Amino acid sequence: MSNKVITIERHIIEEERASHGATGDFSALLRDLTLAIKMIHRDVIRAGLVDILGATNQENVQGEIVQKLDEYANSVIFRAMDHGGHLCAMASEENETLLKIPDAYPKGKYVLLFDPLDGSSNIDANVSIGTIFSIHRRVTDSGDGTEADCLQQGYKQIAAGYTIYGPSTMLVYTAGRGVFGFTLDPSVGEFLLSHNDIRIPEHKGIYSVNEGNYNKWAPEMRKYIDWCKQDIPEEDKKAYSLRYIGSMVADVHRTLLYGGVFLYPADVKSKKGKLRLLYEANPMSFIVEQAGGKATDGLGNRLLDIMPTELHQRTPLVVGSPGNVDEVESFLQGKRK
Ligand code: P6P
Repeated sequence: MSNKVITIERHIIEEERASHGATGDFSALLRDLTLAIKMIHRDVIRAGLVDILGATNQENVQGEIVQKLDEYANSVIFRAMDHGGHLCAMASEENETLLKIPDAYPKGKYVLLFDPLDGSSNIDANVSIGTIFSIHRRVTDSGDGTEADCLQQGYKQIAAGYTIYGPSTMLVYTAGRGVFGFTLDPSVGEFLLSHNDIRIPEHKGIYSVNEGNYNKWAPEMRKYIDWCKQDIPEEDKKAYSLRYIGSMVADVHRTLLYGGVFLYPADVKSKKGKLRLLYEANPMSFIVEQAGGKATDGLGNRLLDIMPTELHQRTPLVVGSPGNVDEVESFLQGKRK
C-alpha cells in the first residue's frame, strides 16, 4: 500500500514529465489557479460567519443577483491569474466581455474560461457549491487574446477541472490523461491526491434532473423520465433513484463517483437549456469522458464537438455513465417508446 503523500503540485509536475514537450508553463498556470481556489475555500467555509452573505443587489451578465462570494471568487481568480504570463485572455460567467490581461503583464499561450462560483444561489443554504474551469491553447499568434481563442470546441481543451466546496473541499481535474481528485487538508493547506484515476461506473440507476420542468420538456424527454420511475420486470429494471441538488458541480461530482446521469435538457422556456457551454458543460463533459463516461446535447451530438459562437451561449446537457446516456439518447432519438 503506497504511503506516498502526493500533493497536486507534485502530481502536476509528474504529469508534466510524462507528457513530452511540456514546458512547465502549464504546471505553473495550474499552481496559480490552485492558490486562488484555496483562497476561495477559505472564504466559502466562513461565509456564514463573516457578513459576506446576501446579495449585492447587482446583476451579473446572466441577469442573476450577484452574491458577494461570487464577486470575491471572480476577483480572486482574475488577480491570481493575470500576471503569471501563462494566459492571453480570460472569460468568466460573471463578466459579459472577455477579460483582458493588463498591459503591464506578459501574454501567454493559454486562455482560461471559468465559472468562479457555480450554484451560488445555494450559498445561503450552505449547500455545496463549486468553481469550474476550462483551459484552451490560444489560436491567435500573439498579443492580447481574442474571443476566437475562447470559442473552441470542447474536445480541444488541454485541461478542465472543478472544485467542490462541500463537507470537504475537493479539486478534480484532467489534462487529457485521466481524471484525478485531490482533497484539501486544511491543516497543511495542501490538496492531497485522494481519488487516483477516477472511472465512472458503466451504468447506475440514478437520474439527476429538475423535474419541476417536466411539463416544459419535449414529449420524448418526458417519456424517458416516466420510464426511469418504472419497475419493468421483463426488462429486469427497477425504478431509478432521483438525486438533484441544484448545484451542477455537486450533481456532476456525485454522478462521476456513483454513476448515473445528470441532465439539463432544453425546454419550451429555455430552448437552449440553461447551462453554459464554454465554462460549465465543456469542462464537465471533458472530465466525464476522460473518466469513461459520455456527454451529449440531448440531440445525438457529442457535447465536446459543438462549435461555440458566443462566450455565454447555453446548451442542453446529458452527461454521465455511458449506459445511462445511451438510454436517454434512445428515447430522445425516438428509438424507444
Ligand atoms: P435549476 C445553479 O444556479 C446552476 O447554474 C447549476 O449549478 C445547476 O445545475 C442549475 O443552475 C440548477 O438550475 O433550474 O434546476 O435551479
